[in-house]
Amino acid sequence: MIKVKKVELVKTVFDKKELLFDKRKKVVFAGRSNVGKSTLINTMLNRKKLAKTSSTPGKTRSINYYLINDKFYFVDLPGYGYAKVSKKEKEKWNNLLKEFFYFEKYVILLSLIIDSKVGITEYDTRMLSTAAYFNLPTLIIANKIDKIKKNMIEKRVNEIERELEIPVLPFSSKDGRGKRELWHTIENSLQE
Ligand SMILES: Nc1nc2c(ncn2[C@@H]2O[C@H](COP(=O)(O)OP(=O)(O)O)[C@@H](O)[C@H]2O)c(=O)[nH]1
Ligand SMILES: [Mg+2]
Repeated sequence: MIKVKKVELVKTVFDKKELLFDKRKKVVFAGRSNVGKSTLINTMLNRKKLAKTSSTPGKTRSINYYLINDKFYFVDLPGYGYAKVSKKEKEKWNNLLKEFFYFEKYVILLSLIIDSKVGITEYDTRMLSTAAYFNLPTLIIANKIDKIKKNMIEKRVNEIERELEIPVLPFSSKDGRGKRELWHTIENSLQE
């Protein structure tokens, strides 16, 4: 497992004019609001409060760039699909995401986080088409796996894998499941 020696929130971006240009490799995390994205980033980096977590959805509106060991980035994208924001605001997020994928040429892995219980939503499908369009190596993280009965996990994972032909990794920040495997995947992606 990569030893996380240093983590730095290098930039928080609200507007496409502020997007970061840096040739270092990037692991990007996307997913619906409240799916546990910030918590997962904290779990992966062994930090409790690095990425702000919240029980109220729709809080993270920015793209956050975390530089790890001065070598590569975790990029936290705005959580999408939160109903209670205005149409105008949604449009702004969508534009920001579009610009991000258009300009960012150093994505080595797109991790789409889903809630194991909820499954793939329409928003996730849209994100997956974007990933396919830009030819991004993609991984689905089935998060909050602690909420699913043990004997159902394999079935769930297989269903999604078969349907989308994208690897699925079960994960839980609550009990640490999947952390080692995700680091392994990231290490492999960094080496390619
Ligand atoms: N059961 C369970 N709850 C989680 C897990 N990860 C996050 N949560 C909870 O989900 C809620 C949203 O988490 P947050 O990380 O802020 O989600 P984000 O909006 O995707 O960044 C919080 O109440 C977390 O405590 C997990 O692995 N299992
Ligand atoms: Mg968040």
